[in-house]
Amino acid sequence: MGKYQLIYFPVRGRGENIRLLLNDNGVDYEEVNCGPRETWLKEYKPQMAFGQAPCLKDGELSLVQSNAILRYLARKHGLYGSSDVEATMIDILNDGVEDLRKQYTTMIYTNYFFPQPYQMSLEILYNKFPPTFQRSFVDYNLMDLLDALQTLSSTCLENFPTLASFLQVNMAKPNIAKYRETEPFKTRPINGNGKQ
Ligand code: 0HH
Repeated sequence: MGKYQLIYFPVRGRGENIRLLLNDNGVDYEEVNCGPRETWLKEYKPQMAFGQAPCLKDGELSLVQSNAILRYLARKHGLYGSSDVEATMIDILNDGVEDLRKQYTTMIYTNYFFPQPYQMSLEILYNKFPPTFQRSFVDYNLMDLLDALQTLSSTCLENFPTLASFLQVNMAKPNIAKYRETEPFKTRPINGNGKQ
């Protein structure tokens, strides 16, 4: 099997959850920077099914939509539970994370407000469906988002102890901790507009 290629901008944005999954599972990939703006508009944007990145190339396959990419990798690398019901629970949680991520990106790019109520519902979900959290692709999506929220407000997880400990445990995993020490990770901004 050839190496995956991850085509994205040099930001965490909607690519970092995919990078975390690949790094934690020791999956080799090549990072392709689709910026700056002129290069993006001329070379890359026209190739993308929805005119947006990230895109994961797996041989002849060109996959877009970050959550679909996460799910594809989850199916291939055993991170999607072990039954239809578990997979559905995982989907529910991932959709909850997506709802919160949309609030976060709206706030960062257009309108500042803090998305506290959604964190509450994630904690409820987390407590209700703990088995799905044993290990799935949602870990990387949630971890990345909680990290961004904590960067925004260092105390924001104080009232959500299970989410805080989830983040702590996952960030301490050896491959994740090692990846977070690399220069590309440390120098990559969270968002494309300098806000974080
Ligand atoms: N639903 C899609 C997904 O989940 C949304 C992807 C998306 O919003 O995959 N892609 C944006 C980049 S993420 C995109 O392709 C935001 C980070 C911005 C980083 C810098 C952008 C520089 C632009 C030249 N945006 C480009 C576009 O829509 O043309």
